[in-house]
Amino acid sequence: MTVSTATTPTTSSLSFSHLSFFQHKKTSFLCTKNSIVKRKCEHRGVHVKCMVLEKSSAAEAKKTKRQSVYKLQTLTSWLLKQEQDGIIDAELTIVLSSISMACKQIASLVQRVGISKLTGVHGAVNTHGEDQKKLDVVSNEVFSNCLRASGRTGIIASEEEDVPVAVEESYYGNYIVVFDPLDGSSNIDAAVSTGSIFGIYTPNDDCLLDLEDSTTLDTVEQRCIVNVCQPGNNLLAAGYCMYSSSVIFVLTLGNGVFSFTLDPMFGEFILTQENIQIPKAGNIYSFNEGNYQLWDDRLKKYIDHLKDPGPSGKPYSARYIGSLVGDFHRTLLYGGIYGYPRNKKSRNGKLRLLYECAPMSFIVEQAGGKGSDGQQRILDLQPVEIHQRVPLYIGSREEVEKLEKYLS
Ligand code: AHM
Ligand code: MG
Repeated sequence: MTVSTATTPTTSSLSFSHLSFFQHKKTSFLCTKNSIVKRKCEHRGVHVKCMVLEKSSAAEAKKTKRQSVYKLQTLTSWLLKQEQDGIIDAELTIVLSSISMACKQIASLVQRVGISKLTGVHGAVNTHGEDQKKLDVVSNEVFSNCLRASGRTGIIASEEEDVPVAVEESYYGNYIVVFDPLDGSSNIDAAVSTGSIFGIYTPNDDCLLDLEDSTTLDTVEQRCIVNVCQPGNNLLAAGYCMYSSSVIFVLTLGNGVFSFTLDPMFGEFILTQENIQIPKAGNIYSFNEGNYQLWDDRLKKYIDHLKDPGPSGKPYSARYIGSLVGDFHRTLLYGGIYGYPRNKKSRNGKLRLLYECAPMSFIVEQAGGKGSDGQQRILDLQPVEIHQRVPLYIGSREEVEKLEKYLS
């Protein structure tokens, strides 16, 4: 459709599908798809000519079939499509929408952290003996509130909670959600990338809190712990949201990896990458090399090998943000390897199996990559406790396999 006015803008013609809203010099004109050739529209006394190009030839018809550049797919419409296609049920659609809502809220908190005086520590120490940042605590509350309000979650387990929480019966749903509400929060005060990570497990009835029967809270808690401790193989969905120069929501439902970018003008996540595939190999390594002296000799050998220019004369490049989501996202797109190994001080490394390593491994496998603890596939590991740590090596398949050979 071509729109022309007596005061035609510099852009001579604009394409519209469906309804088009056109603003020029504070005057708004609305033209419909069904406008007939040279139909005259009137708006506040201003005459506007609206016309539709007649579909006279086959070439013209083909042209109209081309997807409009103005057609955007939001996360919400994409989720509804997955539901229509039977990939997820309505309940899971609601859980995922509520997670995306939590991420939008956290994104806005992260962006305003200095202004809102949310920098610095909260004063408490979390279950891992680490100082909780103010924003860690707030983000945990935001995530938990959104999940509770969805009415579709039964148990939630967070990095910031000592034990998994059974959602009160009035809000009770089935899905088990594990999450790290604000990973890499040590970067927050310097406005460096952070992220939220989540995994969703299969519905489970065993953790229902029935206030009428004699079940004690302790018994419920124990059942919840057992239910949450599932291997990554059971994940139904996993994703992360990266708070960086763009806010990016990456999601897998077990049928590929999809990425959505928050459009700050709309306040909506827009589908920007479909079926992401990680390169098979890549020459970037991402390890905290400050721990080098604490590492196993076999790992030192592997890292030394990466730094050796060899016959090509080009060693690997080092990139390390110290924020798993940021380091992982770069690895997913550019290829290479990210690692948080065990060391002499932390026998199991630093990262948590349930809500950091397993969701990221599910995503990387869906993109054709690999997640390993050095010996075995992360998704095969059966957690024995909620906050269990494991070494993590994740990224391009060939790179992770090379590392496994060095460690064997
Ligand atoms: P956190 O969950 O307390 O934020 O810690 C996890 C973070 C990861 O994002 C990051 O990969 C790692 O800790 C960095 O640790 P280090 O500072 O030891 O390199
Ligand atoms: Mg974390």
